[in-house]
Amino acid sequence: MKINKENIESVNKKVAENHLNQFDFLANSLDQKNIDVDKLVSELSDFQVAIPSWALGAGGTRFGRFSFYGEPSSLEQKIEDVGVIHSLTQTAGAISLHIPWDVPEDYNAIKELAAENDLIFDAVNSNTFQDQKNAKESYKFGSLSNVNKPPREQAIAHNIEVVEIGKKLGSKSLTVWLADGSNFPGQNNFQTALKHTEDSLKEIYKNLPEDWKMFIEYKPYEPNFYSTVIQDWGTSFMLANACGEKAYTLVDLGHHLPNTNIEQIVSTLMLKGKLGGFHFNDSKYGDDDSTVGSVKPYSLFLIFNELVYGMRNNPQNPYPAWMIDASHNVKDPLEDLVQSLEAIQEAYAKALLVNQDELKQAQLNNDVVLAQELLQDAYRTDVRPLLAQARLARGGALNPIQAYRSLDVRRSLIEERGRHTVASGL
Ligand code: PSV
Ligand code: MN
Ligand code: MN
Repeated sequence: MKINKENIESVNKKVAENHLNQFDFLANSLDQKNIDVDKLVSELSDFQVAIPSWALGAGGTRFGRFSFYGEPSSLEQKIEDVGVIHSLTQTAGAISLHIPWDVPEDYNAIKELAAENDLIFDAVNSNTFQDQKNAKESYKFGSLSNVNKPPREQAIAHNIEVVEIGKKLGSKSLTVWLADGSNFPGQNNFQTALKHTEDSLKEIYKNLPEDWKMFIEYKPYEPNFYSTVIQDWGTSFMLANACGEKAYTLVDLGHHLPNTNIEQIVSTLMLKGKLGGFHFNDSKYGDDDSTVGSVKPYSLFLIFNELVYGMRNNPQNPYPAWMIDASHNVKDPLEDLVQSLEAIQEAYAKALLVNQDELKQAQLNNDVVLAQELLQDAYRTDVRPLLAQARLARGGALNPIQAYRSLDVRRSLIEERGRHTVASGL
């Protein structure tokens, strides 16, 4: 299933007039505030978010999974699905692979297919949280942190192999998420587990190419329920510093205990030049992996406010790698990802509207009320016409969900792939 420019133009026609009216109205009101609308539109057009290869099928829980008709069952089909999302939204120009779920058979063919779909390969993700078929060692009691050397060595070798695979695809970063931890008090010696993890990460780091980055993800609990070795940003930051300048912390929005001030974490990491990557999702309770912006859109905006501030004021921090890390138990995965992308762009656009100079002045004057007014004025602006304009500028759909439905994409996918498909991966 491939969507071409003509398909998109034909659906855009139906909503073009309405869009133009809304865009003109918004552009005029932003003009009056001396906001450069063209610059805003081009900043939004440039903002690209990677789609993980494991998010294209229906997600599930430990209680079960309800599959979605027409899911992709090969890497090729996953790339095609991201291609569909990207052609509609023009904001998903990258795919992030999980190894060994998505090891390409024919690298050249896979690279060609990605290029045809206007996609690049973002971070490659290692997997030491599952035992692989025919693996000599088990990760039941940990991988990089395991008390025994053989499983640690196997996990290190796996990560090095993932880098090799990524090199062949043109990826430039490795993301390490560890499930390592303990389920019961007394099971692990915290210091030993952390020390092993640090030593193992340093081994992997030694094998990182010069122009690569290593992202270290943290998570407070799950799948282990008493302790996680890399439980929080501080631990990740410490490990990244111990490894070296190519190692960074990765913030996944779902990996915090309730009410954690994530925007402050973002700000601290950027000040220290150590925010490498970002996984978007939303949650009510924990690592729910819900659609971005579906539960706490204002928090997302506050996080973006810090990201924008950091991108403008912290040259010591590299441009972060953006990825969606969400799942969808009951929605069409492609529609869900489109909704997430829209929410990300919306929060970004609103953060770009914050008048940073006035905010700084309000802070200097301790004018708390004005500071809040400035943030909320930006947040309350309906920026959707800006997003649509940014998509239009790159040949995308004015309304991607409506386009997806009127082009009957899911029906075509089912016709191509059948009703009873099994997505590989999670
Ligand atoms: C598990 O919590 C997780 O969602 C992490 O966020 C990783 O990024 C992802 O799985 C893939 O390994
Ligand atoms: Mn993640
Ligand atoms: Mn997660």
